[in-house]
Amino acid sequence: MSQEPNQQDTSACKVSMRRFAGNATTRNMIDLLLVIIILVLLGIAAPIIRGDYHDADKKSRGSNCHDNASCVKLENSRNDNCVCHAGFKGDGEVCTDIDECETGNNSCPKHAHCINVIGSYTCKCHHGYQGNHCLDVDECKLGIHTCNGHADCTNTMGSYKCTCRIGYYKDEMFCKDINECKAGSHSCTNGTKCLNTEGSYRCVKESS
Ligand SMILES: [Ca+2]
Ligand SMILES: [Ca+2]
Repeated sequence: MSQEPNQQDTSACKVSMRRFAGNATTRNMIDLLLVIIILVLLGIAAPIIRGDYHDADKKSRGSNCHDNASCVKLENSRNDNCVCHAGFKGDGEVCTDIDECETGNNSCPKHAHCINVIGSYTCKCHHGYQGNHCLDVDECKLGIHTCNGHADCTNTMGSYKCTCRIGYYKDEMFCKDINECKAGSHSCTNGTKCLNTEGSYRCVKESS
């Protein structure tokens, strides 16, 4: 008699265990379904993430043109063709930049150098030239020269030059006064004395 309560307890426990087992199976099923759903979603998403969709879309439209090409329908032809954009060369499926500076197929002015860029080129004027046509800059007229105060500015193609005025000589970057009296380059006659001045000299009568 004393064992019955124990048997009931064991049975209740088993029932309880079975219920627990049943709940666990249901949870496992739900987990499994969630895993399957996630895997299916990943299977759909993966090609999109990889860019396959884009390629597939391109292929479905029959476009295998390069990024730097366009699909164009040529005259007297039923088929579309990939044609490289201006500034590129190739069969349309592969297009590479044309180096217009190397081929010489550019319209840079005479006093400019050519700079190749992807799909095009640019022209940069040489130093001393400016504008769309890279014309000489008249530094003297514009007052952007560095000639010394005792020098005259003369414009040249692409540059300018500084010439010391009469009575001055060039000493590195500066024009300095010539001492004609000291140098003996004066034309003072007898009876006169040479007197040096800034940029020139004077002949003064010698006092008797
Ligand atoms: Ca180019
Ligand atoms: Ca110039």
